[in-house]
Amino acid sequence: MRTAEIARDVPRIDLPLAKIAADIDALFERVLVIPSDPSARLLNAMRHAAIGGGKRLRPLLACASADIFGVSRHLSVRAGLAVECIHVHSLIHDDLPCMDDDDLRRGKPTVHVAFDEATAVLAGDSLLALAFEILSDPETHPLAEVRVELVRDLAHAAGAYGMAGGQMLDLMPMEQPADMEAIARLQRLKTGALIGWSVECGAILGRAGTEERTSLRGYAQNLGLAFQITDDLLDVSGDPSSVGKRLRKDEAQGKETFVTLLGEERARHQAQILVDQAIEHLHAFGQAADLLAAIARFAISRDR
Ligand code: GRG
Repeated sequence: MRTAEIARDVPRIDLPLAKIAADIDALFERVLVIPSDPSARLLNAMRHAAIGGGKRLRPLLACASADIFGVSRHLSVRAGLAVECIHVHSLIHDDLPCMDDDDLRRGKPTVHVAFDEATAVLAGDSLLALAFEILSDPETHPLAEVRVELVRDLAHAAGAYGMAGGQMLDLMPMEQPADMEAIARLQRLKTGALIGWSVECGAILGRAGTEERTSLRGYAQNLGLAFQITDDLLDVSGDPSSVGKRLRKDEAQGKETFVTLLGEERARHQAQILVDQAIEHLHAFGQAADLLAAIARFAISRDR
């Protein structure tokens, strides 16, 4: 089934996406205040990267997961803001000449192009630090033990045993012949760890039990891989004006991906299987998890 055909069955999540985008932009406006000294350049670079772009999928996952446990959106959107800070930090650094060397992101010039490399490094670093400042603020949760769990788990997901570790694997030549397990391991770290925390933070805020957390982890693991397969498919056959970044990069860099290994049709089929499995994990939550299910379907039907 082609991406467009899958899309016909997708419940529309335009409204939740538009709402979370507005909420995240409003919070970024609040926290990224421009000082009246030359360090204004740093804040302008952070705002350039963070405000007014991206799908805001991780914040929406955080809120949808927390909704299941009746957590106030006032709290969950702050957790969503924190993970978006880390995500934007990773995009800024990923685009640097020493990494992927990209000049276009979210339809705009990348930060090192619009500003300069040193400013881009600092903007990324500052967003990484900001994530933990947001989480450790009592406004995110009144209980210190909840805040510590949020901080510790996000630090783990962003660092050497999560996203940064996955990026390291991605920068190294892959053992040949590449196999599915090696690619899945890399992507579980590089993309999956942050998606995993986005879902997990709802359970942390909602003080969910072990069984509920296990179900959400199963959902997030399947979703992370399905999301990445779709990213690989968009790189091969997406429309650059919708995706907002340069495409066909994997092929140009000779990178092994789910698509080079499986081919487009099988990769699409595999993404659908993973989304079905992700949704299976939500069964016990009933209708309370409808938004999480809709996000999973959107993750593989998207064109951006
Ligand atoms: C120093 C902690 C630390 C990390 C830096 C650069 C880096 C290590 C990691 C890069 C991780 C990375 C860029 C992963 C790509 C993940 C991915 C699929 C990004 C696209 O996500 P979307 O589609 O983007 O959600 P939008 O723009 O919609 O938010």
